[in-house]
Amino acid sequence: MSDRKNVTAWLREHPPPGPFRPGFWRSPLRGPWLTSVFGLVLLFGIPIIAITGLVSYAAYDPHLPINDTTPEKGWLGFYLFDWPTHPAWLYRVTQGVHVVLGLALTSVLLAKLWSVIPKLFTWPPARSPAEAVERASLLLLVGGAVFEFATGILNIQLFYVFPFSFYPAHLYGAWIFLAAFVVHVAFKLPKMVRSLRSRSFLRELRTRLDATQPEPPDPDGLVPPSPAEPTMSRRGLLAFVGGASLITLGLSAGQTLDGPLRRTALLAPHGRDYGPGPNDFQVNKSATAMGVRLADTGPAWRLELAGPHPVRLSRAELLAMPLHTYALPIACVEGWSTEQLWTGVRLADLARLAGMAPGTAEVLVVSLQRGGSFRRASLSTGQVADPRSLLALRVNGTDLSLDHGYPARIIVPNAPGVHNTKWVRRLSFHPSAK
Ligand SMILES: Nc1nc2c(c(=O)[nH]1)N[C@H]1C(S)=C(S)[C@@H](COP(=O)(O)O)O[C@H]1N2
Ligand SMILES: [Mo]
Repeated sequence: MSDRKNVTAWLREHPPPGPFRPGFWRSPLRGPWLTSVFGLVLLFGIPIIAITGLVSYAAYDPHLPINDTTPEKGWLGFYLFDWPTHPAWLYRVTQGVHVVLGLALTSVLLAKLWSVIPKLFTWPPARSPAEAVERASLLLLVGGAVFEFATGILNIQLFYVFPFSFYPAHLYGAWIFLAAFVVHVAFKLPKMVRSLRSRSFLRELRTRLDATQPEPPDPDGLVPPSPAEPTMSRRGLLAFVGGASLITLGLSAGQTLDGPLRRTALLAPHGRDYGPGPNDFQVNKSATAMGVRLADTGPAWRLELAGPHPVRLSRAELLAMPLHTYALPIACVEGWSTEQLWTGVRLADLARLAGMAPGTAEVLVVSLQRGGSFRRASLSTGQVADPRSLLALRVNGTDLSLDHGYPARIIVPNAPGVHNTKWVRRLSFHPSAK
């Protein structure tokens, strides 16, 4: 026997106390079949969350000046493309799916982690260098999953508690998690298929508590060597996890729907019903919260157009220009969205007024809000040129309320909510850098 084997054997016989002891984990429900059921759900769900999430990053048009705060993203942005303005509802759907599915699968993720928890305490931690590499990759997988779900959930609850900026961190985390996920799936897929075939799902759904038996012992040690008496059937556990998932889905999906179903979005901070008035829809950040001063939005307010022909316009002058009305959604990165009827001046008309041909002009939008990261955004040439892109002055037939961006705000079809800048002070038209 080599020294390494000696050491390994000695270590195995002398585990530290507590969770490292084989007899510590006793749930008779743990086993490869159960883990594989949760794994199968995540195998289909995670790629959808991942793709819609990466799409969301593309929708930020990070190649435009100032939109992106991700330093050194380098080749992580290899897939980026010019985000279109058609169809207007696309980002509403992709981001709604990203957030709502992420919430709904949180309970499945937790159940999956619970089902493999004994493996976290395998002793000795690694028996060979290859095993050490495998376990390190699991650390990235579990750490990445927990990080992505936790930062996502905290962000949509508006708990900005992390000491870093959300979306670069969520993006880096996503790539680390996805790399580990792909490796994990590649290694575990055959085992998952075998485990799923080892029991009949339908029979499991018919098996009551008193007939619940542990799965046969498995080489990975998921099945406890000394199982306790079951206190819950496997179908009970599946119903519990599936039920939690469906309840989360049911209580959050409403945030993406207009109409009475919005009231079902009890889990969404912006999901609640705001009342029947024309300005009674979600407010992401109120004027008070953003330190918008009433004096800045009063009669002295002027819109500054910067470009070859700088212009200053009062609100009355803007209202005297050709006005256009479109039903367009606001779709927030937090997953909520709502369609409203906006009236305002075309960005294309404002570009012309400032001396630039739409189709050649990008615009930097600056709010009169004094602090905070959402006070500026860049819009692409395609966004400026789209006839439905507005500097909105009115909503649903009445003036914008202060919280919705009075005196004027941006509304661009299919743009993430955060690019629909409120309380606009200046539009700087400039030629596209491309
Ligand atoms: N100046 C400014 N504009 C802003 C924001 C902001 O904080 N400041 N929030 C943005 C975000 S994140 C969203 S989702 C939309 C929400 O618009 P609403 O509050 O009118 O619903 O406004 C955007 N415009
Ligand atoms: Mo937002």
